[in-house]
Amino acid sequence: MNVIDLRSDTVTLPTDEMRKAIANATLGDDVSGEDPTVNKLEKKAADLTGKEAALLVSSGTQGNLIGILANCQRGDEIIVGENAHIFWNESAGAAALGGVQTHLVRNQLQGALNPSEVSSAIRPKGNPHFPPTSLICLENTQNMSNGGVLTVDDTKAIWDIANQNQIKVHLDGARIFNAAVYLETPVKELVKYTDTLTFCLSKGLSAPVGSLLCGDGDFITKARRWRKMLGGGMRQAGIIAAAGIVALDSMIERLRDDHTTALRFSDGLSAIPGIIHDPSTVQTNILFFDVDPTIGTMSKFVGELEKMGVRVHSVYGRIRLVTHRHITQKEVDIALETIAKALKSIAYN
Ligand code: TLP
Repeated sequence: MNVIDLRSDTVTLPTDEMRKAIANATLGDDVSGEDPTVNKLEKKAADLTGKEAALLVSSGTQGNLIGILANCQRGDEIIVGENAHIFWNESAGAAALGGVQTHLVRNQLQGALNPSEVSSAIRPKGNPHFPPTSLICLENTQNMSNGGVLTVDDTKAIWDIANQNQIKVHLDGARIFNAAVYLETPVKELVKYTDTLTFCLSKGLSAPVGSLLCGDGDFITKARRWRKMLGGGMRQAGIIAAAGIVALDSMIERLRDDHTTALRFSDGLSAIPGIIHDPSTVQTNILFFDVDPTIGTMSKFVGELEKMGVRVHSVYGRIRLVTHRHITQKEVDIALETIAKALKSIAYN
């Protein structure tokens, strides 16, 4: 049985060009700054994002954690959206390793934060009862808010408040290239109003491993020490960076295809009785839906789909589909038929 895997864009396999680049990469010891392929990737990442410097890290989670550790002191507080990956899915690293407390604010439907709510969440200075607010974390695209996109204005509104209060802004830009392609705006523009950011090579861009943390030179110097402390100094990491360079050179524009297949899914899902889905929320490669609870439970439905060869994620009470390079229109159509069949199957059992 051919499995259609819609759990995440992290399941994408490296392209042939990436495998060749890995085989032929020029290598050195990156902990000593001597891996030319890593240095090339870091320079490229800094240029693309308009930041002074960049650091290759093992994962998006490590990039966000180092971002928080290098921007904050123990006992500080960070402001984070209630749907943020940093809050839900990063094992409370900020609290466990940084002694940093998280202050949640609401995410709007597509992920943006409300500037006045952020403003109210900032702790007044000088009161010994309060932890200092040192960082605001944004996420673009916002995974759990329908893969929604933050515009330059959404980010600037938060940046202005942060600046007025001498607070830094860190962006979890795991899928920032999806946002850039959706908005037809260069990444540099989209991240202009952030101090530091992480982006991932290993999602829709299809590289096997790796993320980049970007910021000013002093920040990256601090981040490099944190990376070492966390065991993230990776020696001949050029084999990872080589695939990352191919990802940045040739895989960004094709993310459009993933957005097109997501829209095809969205249209198809909207026409299946018993599926609850709002097509107006679909902007990028992530979409959510529910199963009408009078038909059957979500877990039964997801289990049935899995048996029929379609894998999806159930995330906090909703079902998530993520489109990626291995999902063509044909897979979308087969998956839609399977979804309709699985619904019928659970309804009669
Ligand atoms: N997200 C994964 C899972 O952890 C849920 C996924 O399948 O979407 N930021 C965002 C917005 C992410 O979606 C992810 C991965 C990360 C950070 C962490 O990246 P990795 O997996 O490289 O640590």
